[in-house]
Amino acid sequence: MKFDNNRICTLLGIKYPVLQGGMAWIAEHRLASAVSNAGGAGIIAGGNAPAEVIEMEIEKCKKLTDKPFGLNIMMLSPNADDLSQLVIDKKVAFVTTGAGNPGKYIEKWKAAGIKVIPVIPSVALAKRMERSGADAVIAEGSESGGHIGEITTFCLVPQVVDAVSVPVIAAGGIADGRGFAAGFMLGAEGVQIGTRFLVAEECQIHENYRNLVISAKDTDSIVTGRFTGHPCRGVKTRFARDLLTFERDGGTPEEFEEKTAGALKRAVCDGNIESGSFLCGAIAGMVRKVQSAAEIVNDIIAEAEKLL
Ligand code: TUI
Repeated sequence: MKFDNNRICTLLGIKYPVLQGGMAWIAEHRLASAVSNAGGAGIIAGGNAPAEVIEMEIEKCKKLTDKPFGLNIMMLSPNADDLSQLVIDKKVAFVTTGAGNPGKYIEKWKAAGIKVIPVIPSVALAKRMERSGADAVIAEGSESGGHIGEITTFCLVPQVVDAVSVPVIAAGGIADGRGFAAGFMLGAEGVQIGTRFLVAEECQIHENYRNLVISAKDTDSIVTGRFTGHPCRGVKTRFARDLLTFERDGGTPEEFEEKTAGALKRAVCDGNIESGSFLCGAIAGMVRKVQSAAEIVNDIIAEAEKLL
């Protein structure tokens, strides 16, 4: 399928309008370069990492691909200011943002020629981002893994498409060509995929994490932390179920933050089932096999082509 007239492909200079999710602690140079080399848009996750670490990731990624790749900046990170300057210094092609409003950075990114694509969980924020100069928006539904909004992909995407003129990328619950095609039927011009790339060969996660996602069934993801204002979706492990019980039994948000501090790192690096947070999307039940990033991209595009 040719995407010559697709606005996301034109904007980013990529072959297929498939963005990789900006998964904190997970998405580093090997995965990002593999997705970009496959014709999609690979993304390095800034997460909470300091600028020096991400600078090295960018350097390594440039050695592995001559294609465009992006950096995801998590607005809650204490290092968001430093990363906002790093992308300019390192001439990163595009930025995606999450977990907050990146409005204060957009002008300087645009002046530096960086394409800006915020993740938005609502129509109101999509409109605000368009007014601030965003080049596109990622409408991320609550099927997504990690920190989520309240509206489902199926409801959010068409409403955002109707509300803004910039191209919309659909995210949340998309893991194959059917999801890609469905996103396009709702008016999206691209998709963002996290969970399926989480189990890509090039993705450097602990094997316990990969096995949990591969063996997850439809009902195996849950959302914890709603009462903190930062709801997070992940695999329904014993630890995640205990967190839910803790919330229901009147635990405080402060104690909750204490229990979950460092939990994503414990999952990604140590595969710690007892106290790690194995973030994943609600579509994990459909993700069944480990493949290279290129096989994933090619499968999705081939299947979507038949459907569209
Ligand atoms: O950001 C994500 N997913 C994430 S971030 C993350 S790390 C984290 N750890 C603990 C607490 C919070 C985050 C793990 N997964 N996805 C994009 C996303 N952005 N989802 C929701 C939002 C969002 C929410 C509110 C974007 C903007 C926003 O704006 C509120 C406002 O008006 O400032």
